[in-house]
Amino acid sequence: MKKQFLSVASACGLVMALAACGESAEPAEEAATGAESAEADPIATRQGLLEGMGDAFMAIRGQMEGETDWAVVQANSETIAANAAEFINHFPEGTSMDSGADTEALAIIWEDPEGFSAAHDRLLGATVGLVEAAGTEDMATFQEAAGNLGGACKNCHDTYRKPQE
Ligand code: ASC
Repeated sequence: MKKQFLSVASACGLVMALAACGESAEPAEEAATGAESAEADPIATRQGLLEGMGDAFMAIRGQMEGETDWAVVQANSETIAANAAEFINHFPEGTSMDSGADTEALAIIWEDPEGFSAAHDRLLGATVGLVEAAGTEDMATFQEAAGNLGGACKNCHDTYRKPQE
C-alpha cells in the first residue's frame, strides 16, 4: 500500500505542472490494480484453456499408441501444465450455469471453493507428474502419469461440471 501511494505521489509530481494531479491520481491507482479488474469474457478464456488441455491430451494419447515422438509428448505435457495453472484464474462470481451463460460450470464451484481448490491442486500435481514422466521417455512411467491426469480431470468434472449426456 505504501509503495503504491508513493508511486502515485511521484506521478502527481510529474503532472503537477498540468494542475491535474487530483484527477490523475485516481486512474493511476486503478491502473495499479488492473489485474484484478473484470475481464471481458472469463468463460471463453477458461473454456479455451480447458479445450487446449483436451486437445493436448488427445495428441498425447495418439503418441502412446505405436511409435512415440517424445518431443511431441513433452510439448503437449507442458501445454497441459501451463493451461492447468492458468484456467483457475477465470472463475469470477456470477459465471456459473445458473447465470444463463453458455457454460457447464456448476454453482457448487462457488459454494464449495475449498473442494474446488483441492480438486485443482490434485490436477496441478498430476500435471507436474505428467511433465516429469514425459522427461523420462519411459512409456510405463508415462502411462501411469497419464492415468493420474485422467483421474484428476474426472474427479473435478464429476462434481463441478454439468453431467455429460
Ligand atoms: C480428456 C478430456 C477430459 C479428460 C477426461 C478423463 O482428454 O478432455 O475431460 O480426458 O475424459 O477422464
